[in-house]
Amino acid sequence: MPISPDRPWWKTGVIYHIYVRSFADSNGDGIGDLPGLIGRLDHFGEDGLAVDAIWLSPIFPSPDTDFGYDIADYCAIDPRYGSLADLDRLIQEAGRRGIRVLLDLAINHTSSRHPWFLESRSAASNPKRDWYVWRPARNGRPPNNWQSVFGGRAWTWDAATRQYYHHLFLPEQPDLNWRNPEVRRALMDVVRFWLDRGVHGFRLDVFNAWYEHPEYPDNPPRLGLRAFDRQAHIHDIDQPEMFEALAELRTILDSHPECMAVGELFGEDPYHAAHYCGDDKLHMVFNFEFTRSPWKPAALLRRVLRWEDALGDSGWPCYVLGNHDLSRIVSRVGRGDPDAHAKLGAALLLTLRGTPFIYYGEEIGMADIRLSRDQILDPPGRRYWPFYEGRDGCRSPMQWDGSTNAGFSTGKPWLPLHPGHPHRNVHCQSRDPASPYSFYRSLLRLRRNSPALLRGDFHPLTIHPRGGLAYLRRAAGEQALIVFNFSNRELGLTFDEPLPEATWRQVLSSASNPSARVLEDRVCLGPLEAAIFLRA
Ligand code: TEU
Ligand code: CA
Repeated sequence: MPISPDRPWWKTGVIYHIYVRSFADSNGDGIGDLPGLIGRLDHFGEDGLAVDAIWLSPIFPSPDTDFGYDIADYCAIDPRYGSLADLDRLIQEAGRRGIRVLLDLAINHTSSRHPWFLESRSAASNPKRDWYVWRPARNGRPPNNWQSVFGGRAWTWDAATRQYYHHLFLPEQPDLNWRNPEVRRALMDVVRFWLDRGVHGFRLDVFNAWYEHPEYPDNPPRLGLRAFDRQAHIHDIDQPEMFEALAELRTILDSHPECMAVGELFGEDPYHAAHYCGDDKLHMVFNFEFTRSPWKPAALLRRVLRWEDALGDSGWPCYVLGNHDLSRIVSRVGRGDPDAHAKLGAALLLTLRGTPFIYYGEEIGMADIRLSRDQILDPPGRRYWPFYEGRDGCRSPMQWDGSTNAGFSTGKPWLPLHPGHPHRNVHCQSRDPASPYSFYRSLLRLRRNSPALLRGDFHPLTIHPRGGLAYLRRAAGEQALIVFNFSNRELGLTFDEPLPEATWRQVLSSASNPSARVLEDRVCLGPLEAAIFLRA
C-alpha cells in the first residue's frame, strides 16, 4: 500500500462540529458564545479529545428565523456570540493547541433583512434588484411549480414591486442570484475575508443549490410524500455553472495554506457527491448515510462500499453520525445500553478510511431532548408538528458537569437541557474509564498514532456480514483489525477469507470487561462490543 507521509491535515484529522448557540455561554443570557467556547478549548486539546479542527455553525449576525442560517451580514459576528476580536482570539487560542477553525458559510441565500435584499426589494429598478431571483407572475400565479424545502411554494409575492422572489427555504431566506457576476464577486470576497483572518476553511451550506436554471422551467413530477419530494429537483439545484464557481472558490482556498471546504450536498448520493470532489472542486462532500442507515452491519458496510467505489481516487470519504438537523445517534439506533451504542458508533466513525466529523455531545452519548409543542422553535418543526417535531431535539445545551444548567450557562438556556444531564456530562465521564467519553479519548489517541488507521486502505473481511462486522486497515508497517458486534448476544464472527496469520494485539475494546479474542478461524466478541487489534 502506498502511503504518503505528507497527507494534508484534513485527510488524517478529526473535525468536531460545534453548534455554538448550545456549547458554552459566558454571560448568562442562555445562548452559547465565542468567549464561552474559548473557555472550553481544553476539551479539544492534548488533555482532552485532541481533535484537529472545530467547525462552528453560523455565528454571523442573523434574525435567527432559521437560527443563523439566515445571515444578515457576512463579515461580522452576531453580538450575542461575541465580536470579531473574540473570533481572532479563538483562532489564536485554538491554534496554540493545534486546532484549526472552520466556519459555516450559508451563501445560497441571505436573510431577508440583509442590506442587499432590502435594497433589492426596494424597487424593480434598484441596482441590486438582480442580486436575487425575481420573476413576474405567470397568469397571476407563481412563476413555476418549485417548492420550498420547509413547505409551501418556493416563491413569495412582493406586492410593492409586483414580482415574486425565489427561496428554496423560508421566505425569510431569499436565494441569491449567483448568475449575477457582482454577487459571485461579493461572495468570493467574503471567502477571502475569513481566510485572511486565519480560518482554515468552510462547511458550505446546501452548495449545490447556488444556481437555478436560467429559464425557470417547472420541475417534473416524482413520487413522494411532501409536495417538495413530489418533484424531481432538476431545475432548482445542480446546474452546470456550479463547477465554474467551485473552481474559483478552490483557487482562493488553495492560495491560503492548508485551507479546505466540505460541502453539504442537497439530496446527496455518493456518485452525485463524487462529481463535486476533486482538485478543482471541493475537498469533501458530506456522507450522511450513517444518519439514516439501519444500525446493522450489512446495511452499514453496503453504504461504506458504495462511497468507496463512487469516490475512487479523486474524492475522499468522510463520515458523520449526526448533525444539527438530525436526530442524535443514540436516540436513533438499536436496543440495549445506549452507551454501548455510542461507543460502537465512535469505533465505526473513527476507524473507517476517511475524515470523521464528531457532533458535539456524541462523545458523552448525549440523546435528543423531547419538546412539547409550545417549546418547539425550529420553523419546519412548528409547521409540521405533530408529524415532525423539527430539529431542536439534537440542539440541546452541552452537558459539561453537575453544576447549574450542566455548566452550560448561569442563565436559562435557550433550549431545555436533557433531563439526564446530572449523570451524563463531561466531568463525570472523564472520571469513568468505561464511559463513552473515555472511549472517545482513547480511540482518538490511538488513531492519531496509528499509521494503519490514518493511512491504511479499507478491506472488509466479510462481504455479507450478520450480527458483526470486521475489516482491516492496511498500511506499510502496520495493520489494524477492527471488529464489531452489533447484537445483544455473544458472537463468534467468521470471515469470507482467512485472517492474515499473525499475532494480533488487542489495543482497545469498548467493553469494560473485554471478551474480544482473535482465534484461528474467527473472532469472538461480547454483546455490543467493538475492538481494535494491531499487528506490525
Ligand atoms: O440544511 C439543508 C437541508 O437540506 C436540511 O434543512 C434538511 O432538509 C432538513 O434539516 C431536514 O432534515 C442546511 C442547514 O444544515 C440547515 O440547518 C438549514 O436550515 C438549511 O440548510 C438552510 O440554510
Ligand atoms: Ca451568551
